[in-house]
Amino acid sequence: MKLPKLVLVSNRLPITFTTEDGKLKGQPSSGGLVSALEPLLKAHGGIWVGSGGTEDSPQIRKILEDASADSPYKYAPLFLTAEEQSNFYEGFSNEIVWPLFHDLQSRCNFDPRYWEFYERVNRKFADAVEQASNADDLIWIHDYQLMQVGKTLRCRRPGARLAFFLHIPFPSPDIFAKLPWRQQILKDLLAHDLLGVQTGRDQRNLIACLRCFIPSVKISGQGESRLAVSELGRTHIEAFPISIDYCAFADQSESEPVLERVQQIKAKTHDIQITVGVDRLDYTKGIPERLKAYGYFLRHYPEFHRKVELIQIVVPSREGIPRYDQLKREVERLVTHVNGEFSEPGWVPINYIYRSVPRDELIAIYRAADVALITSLKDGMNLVAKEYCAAKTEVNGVLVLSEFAGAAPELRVGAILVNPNDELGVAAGLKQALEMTPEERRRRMLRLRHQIRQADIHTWRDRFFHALEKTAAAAEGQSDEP
Ligand code: GDG
Repeated sequence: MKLPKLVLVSNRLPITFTTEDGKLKGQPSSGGLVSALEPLLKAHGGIWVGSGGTEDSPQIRKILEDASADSPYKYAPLFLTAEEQSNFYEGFSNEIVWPLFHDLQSRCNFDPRYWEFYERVNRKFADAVEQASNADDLIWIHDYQLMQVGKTLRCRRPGARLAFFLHIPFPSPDIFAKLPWRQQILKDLLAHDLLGVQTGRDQRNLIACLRCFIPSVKISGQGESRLAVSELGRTHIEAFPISIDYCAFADQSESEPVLERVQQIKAKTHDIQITVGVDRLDYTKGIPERLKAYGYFLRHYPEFHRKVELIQIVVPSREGIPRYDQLKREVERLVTHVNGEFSEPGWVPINYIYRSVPRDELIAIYRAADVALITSLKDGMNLVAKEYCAAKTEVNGVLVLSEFAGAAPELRVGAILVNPNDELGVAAGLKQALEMTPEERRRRMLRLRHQIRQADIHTWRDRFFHALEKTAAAAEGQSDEP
C-alpha cells in the first residue's frame, strides 16, 4: 500500500523536558499514546505536531531540532501559555472530557471558562498544523484534547484529508448528555473524513450519541464500518483497537540485559509468585480498587502468605492536579496499610515503585511476573495487557483483566476477566490465576499471544490507512455505502 505523507498531531510531543543538575534535557515521554505511535512514525517518517510545554526557549528549540536531525520524523512544536495549559489541558481536557468519557461524570467540573480555552487552543493547534503541512498531506489528529482542530482545518482547506483517532472510550448518550457542549463536539468530530475509536462499544456509543443529538445525520452501513452523512460532510466511523509493536517487545524480552535482570529478580523472590500492576497514576486505572482486592485476598487466603508478591509500578502523571495528588496519597495509604497488616521479616506483600522505570526493566518485570493484574474502571484499550503477553516468550503467565478495558473483547480468549468494582471477584480471579496449572497457563497464553501478534500496531496502521483510502474512493463516487 502506498502510504501518504503523514502529519501526526497530538497534545504533547513525544519528548518531555526536565532539568537535571541545572541542565535542560529532553526525555522520551511515557504513556499509551506515545508508546503506540512512536514506533509507527519512526517506521513511516513524517511530522509530529504537538505542544513542547509552556516554556518556549532557544534551548528547547535546539533540543527538538537536534532530535529531529537524528530521527526519521520531524518535530513541529507549539507552545502554550501557562493560562492556556491550565484551562485547556488541566481544565477542559482533564476535568471534563477525561472523567466524562470514562463514565465518571461526578468528577467533572463544567467550568464555562475551560470551554473558551479549549476552543482557543484547538485553533492554535490548527494554525501550527497548517504551517507544518501541505495541502495533500494526511493529517491525523489524536485524542480528546484536540477534537476541534479538524473543524478549523476543514474551514481553511475544504479538500484536506483529515483523520481522527480517539484513544479513550466514547460514553453512552446518557452520560454524554451531561456535556454542555455536546452538540458542538459531535459536529466538530464530523469534520473528519475518518473517525477511529478503540472498540465496537465506543463505535456504538458514538453513533447513538450522533442519533440523539444531531437528528439530521444519516447513518448507513452495518457492523464495523459506518458512514455518517450530514450537512457537515461524510465521515466514516470505525473501530480500530490499538496495539503494540509485538515483535519489538518479544525481541527485547529475549535480549541479554533483560534475561540477566529476570534472573536477578527471580533469585530474590525464590518460590514467590510475582503479580504485576503497571499504570500511570490515574483514577481510571483502578489502583486503589486493586490494592483493596489484594488486601482482601491476603486476608481470606492466608495459604498465600509468603507465596505471593505484588510489584506495583505507578508512573507519575498530571502532577500538581489536586485530584491526582489526592490519589497518590490514597495509593500510598493503601500500600502502607496492606504491608503493615501482612509483612513479615523476609516478606513484604507489595513492592511499590512510584516512578517510570527504563523499558528493559519494565520488560524484565513483565517476564518475571507470573500474573498481570489489570483492574481499570474503564480504559480506552490498556496496552500494558498486550505488552505483558508479548513479553512472555516462554508462554507462561496469566492475564487477569478488567472487563471494562478496551482490550477485554480481544483478549477474553485467554484472560481471566474481572469486574474491578467487585473486590471478592478480583480476589477470586487472582486466586484462580495463581493456582492455574502450567498446562492451562500455556494454553491460554498461546491464544493471547497469537491474538496480539496478528493484530499488532502495524496491522492497526494498515487497517486505518486502508479505511482512509476506501473513504476517499467512496467520496469520489459519492456513494452512501461505507
Ligand atoms: C491511553 C489510554 C490506551 C507505563 N509505565 C512505564 C511505562 N509505561 C508505558 C506502558 C504502556 C503505557 O505506558 C501505558 O499505556 P496504557 O494503554 O496502559 O494507558 P494510558 O497511558 O492511559 O494510554 C489507553 C492508550 O492511550 C493507547 O491508545 O490504551 O486506554 O488511556 O505502553 O508500557 N513505560 C516505561 N516505564 C514505565 O515505568 N518505559
